Amino acid sequence: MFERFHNRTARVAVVGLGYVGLPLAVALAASGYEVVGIDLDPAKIEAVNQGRSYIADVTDTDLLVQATRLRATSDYAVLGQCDAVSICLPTPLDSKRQPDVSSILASGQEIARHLHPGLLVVLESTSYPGTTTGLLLPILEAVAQLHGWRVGEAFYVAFSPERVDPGRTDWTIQTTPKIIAGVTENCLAAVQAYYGPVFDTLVPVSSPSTAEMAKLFENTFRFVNISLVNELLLMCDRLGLDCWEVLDAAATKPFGFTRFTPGPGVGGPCIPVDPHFLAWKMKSTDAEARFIELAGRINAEMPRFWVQKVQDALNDAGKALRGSRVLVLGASYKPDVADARESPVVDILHRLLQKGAEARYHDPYILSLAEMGVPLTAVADLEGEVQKADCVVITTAHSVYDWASIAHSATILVDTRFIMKHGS
Ligand code: SAJ
Repeated sequence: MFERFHNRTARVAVVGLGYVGLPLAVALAASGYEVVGIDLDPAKIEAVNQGRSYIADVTDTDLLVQATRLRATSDYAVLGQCDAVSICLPTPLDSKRQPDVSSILASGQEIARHLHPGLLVVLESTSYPGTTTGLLLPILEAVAQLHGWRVGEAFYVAFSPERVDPGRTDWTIQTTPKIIAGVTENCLAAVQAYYGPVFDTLVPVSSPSTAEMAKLFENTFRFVNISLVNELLLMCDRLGLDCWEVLDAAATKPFGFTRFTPGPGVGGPCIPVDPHFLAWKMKSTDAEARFIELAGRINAEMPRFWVQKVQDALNDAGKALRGSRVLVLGASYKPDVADARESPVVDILHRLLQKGAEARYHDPYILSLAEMGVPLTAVADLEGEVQKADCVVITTAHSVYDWASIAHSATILVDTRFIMKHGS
């Protein structure tokens, strides 16, 4: 079974050529498969076909080296000649902070239209337990049953959560262990054959829901622990203690302690989002994910805490926040990535503007925050703006920043990342 995976003659597809799908497409091609990327963005399709990368973790060379095995299109009809398709589409929260799985459902409908015997469908997008078997599978079965095709016999469905960490180099897409699960035993065997040549370590689990839950838990673990260390900051502030010194001391414990760092809040497409998928699922069963709810409240509190620190620092210098020139350094949710999704800096800027500050920001990767609802574009003259600011706020530790120079030039410095304590 699954000879075409074993002998690498399979033709495979990746739906969604973003920071997860494009690196996966390149890794699949590098393993010997013929790969077709499917995306609805003509600019991405053109860039891939011209060997131009728009994802920091993929170089133009990566694309050019795979040029004979990697093409992009918007047409799902290519699935008619494919043995497998991996779905790597975003699963954000909607405006009501509810899980938005609409892109998975829309893609599922397109895949169903081109479903054929032998096709393996692998969902990689992070979602709540029951998405693969309760939402995606029924969409495919609505077509399959018209032909008498049964899952695990005529076609295969699996879940394998993505673990791409933008910017990380010590663990790559190939070396990071990859959880896999099939709707049936044969489905598991299919995804094992498909992903075996691509990933160094596969971690089979008993069901797609188990895999979905494992992915949510690994990021919920992070979300809750970041909120705990943020609450430590709030407690130390109230008690007049140096939070960083407390953390340095606690972190000397060689066992049973994992260090996290307090900051302006939790941003990004994963950590602040995934736990709310789990909380939403639990609510649907009339249960409450209490840690997640509390962690969300604490993390959401941090922008207000830091804006108060700015106000206090200006006040101590005899200045009001209203009318003061406040420069925020870094809008992206983490260093050296161009991504402001769920970034707490957006909330900080909103609060500064609401309080009448002349708020500005600098970020070499994020040139405008208009699409995040902040009517600001990044300032260009970093050195000049630091000198002219009444207060400089460090929010994202991009590598471009010369912290010694900034500390020297800034009149007042509010350091939400404790850079001056520990460096970048
Ligand atoms: N953050 C803190 N304190 C910390 C750690 C993070 O305030 O101690 C903040 C960051 O500033 C950021 C947010 O939390 O705003 C998320 O940070 P992150 O380092 O978790 O970055 P992400 O969102 O890129 O998380 C990814 C995740 N990878 C996957 O989901 C595959 C996460 O599981 C990884 O653990 C994380 O990268 C990582 O370790 O870098």
